Amino acid sequence: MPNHFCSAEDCPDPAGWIREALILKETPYNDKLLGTNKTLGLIFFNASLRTRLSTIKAAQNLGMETITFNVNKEGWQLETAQGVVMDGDPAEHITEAAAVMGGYCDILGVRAFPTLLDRKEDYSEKYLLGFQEYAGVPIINLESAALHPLQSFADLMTIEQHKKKKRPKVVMTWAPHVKALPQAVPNSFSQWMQHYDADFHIAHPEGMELDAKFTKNATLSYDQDEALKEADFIYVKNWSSYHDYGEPLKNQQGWMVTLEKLQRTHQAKLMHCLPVRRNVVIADNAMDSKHSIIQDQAYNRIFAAQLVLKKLLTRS
Ligand code: SN0
Repeated sequence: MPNHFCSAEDCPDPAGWIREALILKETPYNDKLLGTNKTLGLIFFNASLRTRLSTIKAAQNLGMETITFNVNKEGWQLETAQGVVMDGDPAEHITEAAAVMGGYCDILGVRAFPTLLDRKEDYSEKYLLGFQEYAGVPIINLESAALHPLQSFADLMTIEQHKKKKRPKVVMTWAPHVKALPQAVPNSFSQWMQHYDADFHIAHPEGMELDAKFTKNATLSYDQDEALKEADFIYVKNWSSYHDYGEPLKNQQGWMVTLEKLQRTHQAKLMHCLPVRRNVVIADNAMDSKHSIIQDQAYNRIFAAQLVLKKLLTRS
C-alpha cells in the first residue's frame, strides 16, 4: 500500500479492493477499534456534500475522530509557490500549514478544485503535492484539479454491484451544463476503468477530448446515440474543454440525457456523481426512472472511503 490515496495508481489491486469494499458494506463495524485515538483531518478549499459526509461517516465506522476545516472560508489564504516574497494576500505558506495540520492529524484529506484558467498550473496539483510533501502523514485526494479517486472507486463498486454480465458495456457521456466544470471526475473514471473488465466507451462533442493519458483504453465517439446502443451502464457528466482549457462548449444542444435515450439502450443503469442540475444535464424523467442507480453510487462513497482509510491505517 502506498503512503497516499491520490489516484488509481495508489490502488495496487482495484478488483480486490472493490470486493473488499462490498464486503465492508455488509459488515461496516467490524473494525471499530482500528481508528481508536486516530484523527482524520478533512481540508476543503471548495464546497462538498457527499465527499465530506461519506468520509466522516467512514471514519466514524472505524472509530476515528474527524476535524473538518473549510480553509478557504475560515483559514488564512495559503501561498503555494516557493521563494516568493509574501507581501500580498496569502498570510501563510503551505509549508507551515501542512506541517501543522499533519501534526494534529494522522491522515489528511484535501479537496482543491482547479481554477480552469491555467492547465499546466492546475494539473501540477500544487495543493495535493504540497500536502504530500510537508504534512508528513498520508494524504487522501478528496477531488483535486485532475482526479477524484474516491468517487471513481465508489463508481466501480456500484457497477460491480449491478452488473448482469461479466463484461458490461459502460458508456461515459458528456452532457450540457451552465458552468465550466473540471475534468477531474471523467479523467478519474476513465483512469479507473483502465483497471476494470468492461467494454468502455466515451461519447462527447468535438473539442471536448480529455487527456489521452486517461482515455487511451476507451472507444471514443462524437455520436451519443451510436455510443449508447446496447449500453449496460451510462455515466453522465459535464466537463469543460481540456485542449481549449476551461472553455465550455458553445452549442450544447441535443446532449441532455433523457428517459427516451435510456429506453433505446440495453436497459442501461444511469449513473452520475452528483450534484446534478436536473433538466440541464439529465431530464427529470430519467433521474426519477428505474434506470437510476445514482443513490447507490452516493451510498457506496461511505465504503469506498472506509476501505481507503482502513488500508492507510493498517499499511506496513
Ligand atoms: C464538481 C465537478 O467536478 O464537476 C464536483 C463533482 C463531484 N461539480 C460542480 O462543481 C457542480 C457545480 C454546479 O454549479 O453545478
